[in-house]
Amino acid sequence: MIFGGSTDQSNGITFSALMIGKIETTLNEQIDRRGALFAVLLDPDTSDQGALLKAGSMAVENGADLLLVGGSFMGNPNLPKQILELKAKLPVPVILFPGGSSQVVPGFDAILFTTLVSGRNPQYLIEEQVRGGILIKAYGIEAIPTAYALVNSGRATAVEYISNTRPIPADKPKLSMVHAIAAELMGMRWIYLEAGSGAENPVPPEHIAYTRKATGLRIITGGGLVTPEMAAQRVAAGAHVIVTGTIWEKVSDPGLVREFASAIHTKG
Ligand code: 1GP
Repeated sequence: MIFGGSTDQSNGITFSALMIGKIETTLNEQIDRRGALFAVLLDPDTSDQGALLKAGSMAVENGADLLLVGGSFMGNPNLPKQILELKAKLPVPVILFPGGSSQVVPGFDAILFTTLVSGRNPQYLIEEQVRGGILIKAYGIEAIPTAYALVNSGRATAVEYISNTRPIPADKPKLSMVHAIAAELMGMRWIYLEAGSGAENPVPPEHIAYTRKATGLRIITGGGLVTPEMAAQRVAAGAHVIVTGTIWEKVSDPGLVREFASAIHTKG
C-alpha cells in the first residue's frame, strides 16, 4: 500500500504511521547515489497543449531527476491528461507541488503534502490539508510529508501575498532551523526552504546549513536560483534537492540544463 498505516500489536500497542512510499524511497536512493537531485518546476497553466511535455522532455533529457508541477493558481482542465502523457514519455517522477487543496488532481506519481510552517495562518497549517487529504487518498497519490518554509527574498512574492503570511527574515537562519526541528518532531520527513518563484534573492546557504545540522530532514530549496553556481552553493550547504522554474521560461538552453545538473550531482 502506498498511502496507508502500519500496525504492530506485538506489545499490545497499536500504532499507525504514514509509510514511506515508492517515490520517496526512489528519491532517497537517488540522493544517496547522486549527492543531490535536480528538480525542474513546470507551470501547469500553460495554454499550449504540448508545452508541458516539451519543457519536461528538455529538462529530463539534459539531466533533471524529477519534475514538479505547480503554482499559486492552477486552472488547466487538461492537466490530468497532460500529466499522464508526461509520465508515459519520461522516466522520472512527476510530483505535484500544490498551492492549495483545489489543485489536487489525479495522475501524479506523488504529491509534496506541504504545511506552511513559517506562517501562522491556520488555512495553510490545517485547513487546506483537511480538504486535500481525502482527495489524495481517494486518488491513491503517494504523499510526501513536507514542511514548507518561506524565506524573505527581498520583495514580496506571490506565495507571501496569497498565503497572507510573513516569511522568515533572510538574516535569521536559526529561525529556519527551529521551524525545521518542529516539523521533524511532528513527523514530517522533508522541508522545502523557499524564496518564492522568481525571487530576487534565493534562500541564503546558512538557512540550509543550520537546518541540515540540526535535523535529519531531506532539504529541498528553490526560488531565484538562476546560475549553476548558486545551485552548487546550496548543495554544498546541505540541500538534497534543487528546484528551478522561472529560468526555463526565459531561457530554453539544453547546455545550461546540463551545467545545472553537473553542479548539483556531486556524486555518480
Ligand atoms: C518556486 O522554488 C520554486 O516554488 C522555483 O523558483 O521559479 O524562481 O526558479 P523559480
